[in-house]
Amino acid sequence: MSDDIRKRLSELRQALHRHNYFYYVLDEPEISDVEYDRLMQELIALETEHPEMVKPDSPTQRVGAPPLEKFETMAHTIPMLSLENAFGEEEVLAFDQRVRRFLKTDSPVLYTAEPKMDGVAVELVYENGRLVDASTRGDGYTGELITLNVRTIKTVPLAILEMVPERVPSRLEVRGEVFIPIEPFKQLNEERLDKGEPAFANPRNAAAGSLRQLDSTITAKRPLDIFCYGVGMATGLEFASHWEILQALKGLGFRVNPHIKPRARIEEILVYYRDLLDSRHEFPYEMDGIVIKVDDLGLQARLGEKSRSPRWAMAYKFPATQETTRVLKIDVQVGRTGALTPVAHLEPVSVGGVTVSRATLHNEDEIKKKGVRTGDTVLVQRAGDVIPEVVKVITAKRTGVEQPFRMPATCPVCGAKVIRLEQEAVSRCVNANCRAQIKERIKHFASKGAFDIDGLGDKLVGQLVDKGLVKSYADLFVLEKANIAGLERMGGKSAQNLMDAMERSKQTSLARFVYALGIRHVGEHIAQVLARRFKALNTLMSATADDLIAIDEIGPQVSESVIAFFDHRENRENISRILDAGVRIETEEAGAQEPLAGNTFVLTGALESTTRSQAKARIEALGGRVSPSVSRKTTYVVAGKDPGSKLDKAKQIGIKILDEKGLIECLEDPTAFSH
Ligand code: 5U1
Repeated sequence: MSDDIRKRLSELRQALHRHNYFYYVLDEPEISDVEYDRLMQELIALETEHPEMVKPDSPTQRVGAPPLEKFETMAHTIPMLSLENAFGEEEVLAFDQRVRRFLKTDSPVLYTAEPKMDGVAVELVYENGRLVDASTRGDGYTGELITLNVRTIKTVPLAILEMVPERVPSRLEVRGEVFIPIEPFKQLNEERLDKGEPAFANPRNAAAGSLRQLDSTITAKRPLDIFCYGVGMATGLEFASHWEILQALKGLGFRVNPHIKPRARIEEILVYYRDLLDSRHEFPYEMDGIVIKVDDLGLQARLGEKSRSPRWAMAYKFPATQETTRVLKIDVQVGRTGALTPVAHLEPVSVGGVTVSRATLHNEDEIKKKGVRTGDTVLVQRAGDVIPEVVKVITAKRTGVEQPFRMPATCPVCGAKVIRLEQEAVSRCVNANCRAQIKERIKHFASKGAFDIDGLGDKLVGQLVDKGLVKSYADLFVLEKANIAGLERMGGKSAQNLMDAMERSKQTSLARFVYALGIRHVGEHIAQVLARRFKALNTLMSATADDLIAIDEIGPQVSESVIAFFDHRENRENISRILDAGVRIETEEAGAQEPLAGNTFVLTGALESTTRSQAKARIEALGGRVSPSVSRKTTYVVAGKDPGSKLDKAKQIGIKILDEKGLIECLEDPTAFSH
């Protein structure tokens, strides 16, 4: 009887280890969630009945254990070295030269390079295939034992995946970086701010804080993940190269980053770096650079190490995305719906090569939660094309003269009352005719995803409104060339160009039209959903709340907002006026709004006419997906200037390749490119 139970327990544990690996590490589950749950429930039931048979490596044992008093320490069998950093190509080329000089060779040395995760280095120790210890890097020689915490990370194998018992190494030390991906990090911070706890400055701090919990049940709730990149002691295993180590780790069930550049010359490694730098914001986790390693372990041994870092490896860092600076003042900007957004004016600071002098503070609650005051020293962040934001206050730098922010009671532009509805985080100027609101509504109307009126920029809109030539977007199409030609920095030619652009914009789609109206809570995507469902403006305008709510992606908030917008007489009049001025809405087939749905794009190399983020946004607006890596599921690889290895891979597996011109054609006529 007890043998039967033991056998069943062992089967269940093995099966669940395997399914964990497929689910968490490979992201390719072999069985349904229901089947997985059934196996797990059976294991839990058996272990509850027979607690004496529970083993620490059981898949049920990831939930954390009773709190520790303090962390014990553990000596690393082989020191965990750190890396020397390079910040520019010259330093990387100098590293390659040093390596070759040391090895006394003129031939190229091959390097394997991999993303450098911005996380916490750990060592996992397996004895006879079971995870027995996990420790931090510490000072490189001795680290803290954080086994209970590391055991809660779903992508850390509790038992290695080796089916042949004789091949299981008696001792295997695996090194890797524990991190928290970006989205779960944001969610974690929101939850903390809501509970009045301080936000983590970045995913690395969050990962470090989570691993340093004495109570592992807290760690178990943190969305930690790992990429493994090396081994310490590995009894009985022999490797000739770093690339082989990575392959072996993968084979044993460890999570290894798939974006690795194997065995390449230093020039190709530089291209790999540029490619990763350009696409880093498409990844779901933060990287702070790449690690370049001499691939051949024989050469590594000859090169040896200096006191703290190996001579055979180097970190080539990405420019920082966070810097500290001072808040000079906080003022508010009025948006198109009257929303007042507090903006921090900063002492200019270079963040990753771009000067940042302003950062959004989102709203009053956000300022309160973060505790930002005028005069504070703050951490600011700029990631990709996203508006810079204040991450947190460095309270230790406070001197006592800092001034808390107060939302003004009246609009700073028109002086009207400012109100804040109970269930809303934002304060609003109540005056729909506020000049700031009018300008923002017109800018929105003319923006790329809406009427896309080329040449109608912020300055021009400002002048048109300030001079009283335009009071709503409906006035745009009745403007005359003479009105425009009289404005600052506008000659007859520019005025004509603008008239032509306005004329061209009159032919539009229902989705663009609806988006352009600037209905609250109706962004590009919801506008597309509405256009797809109602197909004609009249049908949408007469839709009832029930019609709207019946749509999958539309909730009561959007529904109310749409109804209220079309109920408003002035809005209906404006719509009639733009239609009378010759705006034509193309009737579209169902599905035509997302012509690139089902198509996956991979961008590589620099684009000249647009930024990668803009290209990504446009592809997504047409229903396509942008992925950071090439696979058989990729539809197109877009190769810009100096494309990286993604282009080689695309050619290898026969993926279609577009150059920049091809991409633009695709965005302009997506149906011709959809597969
Ligand atoms: N991916 C990766 N990160 N990382 C960090 N590889 C890697 N190697 C390291 C470190 C500190 O060190 C060895 C080269 C010694």
